[in-house]
Amino acid sequence: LEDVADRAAPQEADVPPTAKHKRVKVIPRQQNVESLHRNVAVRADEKTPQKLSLSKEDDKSFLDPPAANLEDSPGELGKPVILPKDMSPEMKKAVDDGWTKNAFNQYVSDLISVRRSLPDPRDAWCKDSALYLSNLPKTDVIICFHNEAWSVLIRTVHSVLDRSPPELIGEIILVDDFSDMPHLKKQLEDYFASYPKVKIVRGPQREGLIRARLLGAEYAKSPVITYLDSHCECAEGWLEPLLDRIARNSTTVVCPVIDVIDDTTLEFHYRDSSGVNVGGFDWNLQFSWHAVPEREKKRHNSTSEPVYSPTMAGGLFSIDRKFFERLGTYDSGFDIWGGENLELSFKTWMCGGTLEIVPCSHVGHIFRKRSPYKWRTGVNVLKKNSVRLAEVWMDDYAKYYYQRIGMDKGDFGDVSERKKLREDLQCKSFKWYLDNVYPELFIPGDAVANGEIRNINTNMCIDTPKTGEEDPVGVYECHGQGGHQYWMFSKTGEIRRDQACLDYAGKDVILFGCHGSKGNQFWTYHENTKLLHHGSSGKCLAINESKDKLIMEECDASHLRQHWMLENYDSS
Ligand code: UD2
Ligand code: MN
Repeated sequence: LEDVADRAAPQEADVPPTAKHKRVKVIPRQQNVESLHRNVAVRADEKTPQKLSLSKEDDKSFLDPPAANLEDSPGELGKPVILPKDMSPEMKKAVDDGWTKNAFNQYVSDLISVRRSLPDPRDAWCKDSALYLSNLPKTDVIICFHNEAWSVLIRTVHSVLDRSPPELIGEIILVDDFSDMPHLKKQLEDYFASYPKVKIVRGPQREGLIRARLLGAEYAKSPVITYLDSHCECAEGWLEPLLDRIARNSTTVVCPVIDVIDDTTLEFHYRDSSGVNVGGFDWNLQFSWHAVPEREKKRHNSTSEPVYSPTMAGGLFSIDRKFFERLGTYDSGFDIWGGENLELSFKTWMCGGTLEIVPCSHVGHIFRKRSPYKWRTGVNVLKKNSVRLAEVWMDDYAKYYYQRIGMDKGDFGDVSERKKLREDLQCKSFKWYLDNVYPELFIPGDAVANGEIRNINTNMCIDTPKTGEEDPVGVYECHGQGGHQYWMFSKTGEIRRDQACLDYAGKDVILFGCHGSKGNQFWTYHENTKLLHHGSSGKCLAINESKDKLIMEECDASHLRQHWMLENYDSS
């Protein structure tokens, strides 16, 4: 058993949304609807040993930086590289292999210079050097990797070296989290032998990204630590705006804007400051992106100014080393992947710091649709990490996460030291954090009901694995495990899960991003008749004859198929 299903969703949510909405009548409050509906993908089968394709991984000459950045070389200026449709079988195989191993188009990456040029994504506002303190602190840059593609990893490092003022970079610490791909062995040392700032640290066993980051931090000596994923490209001027914030206040933790490097074409898509998003999360403890809230916009004169963010995506940030240590770095009980971004976000805010996204700082990242590497077997890693997070930092609110996992916390190990850390630091409550930092988050406890919605006569429950826009909602035998059958009935008449609301516009009952304007998302429950009445259509929710679908029909309390029971319903 591998915890594959848990893996895909948070990663999907990591892809910043674009603001496009199909139906005009809807005014979305938050822009992350698209990111929610993307689906679970399957992990690559890594049981077969890694074989190098006919790629250039062995041929180092290919990777030598070009003498000059020829604008017409593939991928220069961040342009997309599009492969021909009529590939030879050999080439097609090489392309497919690259995808299998990396979950992005390695073949295309290999065609692009490891020192390619990028467009300058900054607003004019950012380029005034008087904005930044002149005496900025140095940073070490820690890049952890597990079986990363050669060209992508090397390009990450070059982008740091080429686009940072040298005096601001202490060391670049590459932490190998027990990779077994042959190109990541001696070849890596050889390649960087002539780069004194690049240090390679090898983990003795597979640790996962969290403990790999901690291992890297042990080698850090500069006043600031900057973490990057191993498939990033730093853009012009990315570093100074980050360090400036920390120089002004060492408790400020900062993230660049994460631009999207297309997984297929390696195109560098940057978003200008008006499109900047901030981080949030849902009660499944998954990270999500949101438009900058109005209250935050009001604090600024320019969209280029750093904005408060309730959470960080996780991979790309700078933090004062001493402050990081004071916060207890990461919980080293977190395995492989996930949850550490929320841990650091919560405690930054709750223990006296602030978390910002800095629109002048841009770093590209290849967002993948699935995880290419092996996770632990037999353990639900993400759930374990999330339970540790909830136990230590979320006070009473942890229960909302537990409801989502059917109250089954599993074995999450010992968290007493982390609790002690929180106490020693005298951190604020999670309620303080929600009220002051993330007031936009819907609190399940504010709902009139939460849990399953059961069709009384059939014992079928409203159930959908989908979380996003325009997905028809189905039914399934009630299982009492939360998950896809967990719903909240809000005081304002929404039936919702996270940002998605049950919505009826005349055809199917679907999930659509909650818009807060009632209409197609307005439901009332009548405890005595058990009817779920829909606002704009006047119809009632029912289950179809074959018991596999939700339908809407004229309300008639004598039809048992229209009778519903809402869990934890509180009519007061
Ligand atoms: C996002 C973050 C990632 C991390 C994760 C939650 C961004 C852009 N990315 O997922 O940094 O916070 O959420 O945990 O914010 N790695 C190891 N050992 C492992 C697994 C991964 O060293 O066992 C490395 C991997 O090579 C990469 C980094 O850790 O450099 C993050 O992994 P990812 O890219 O698979 O995570 P991502 O971007 O989906
Ligand atoms: Mn990543």
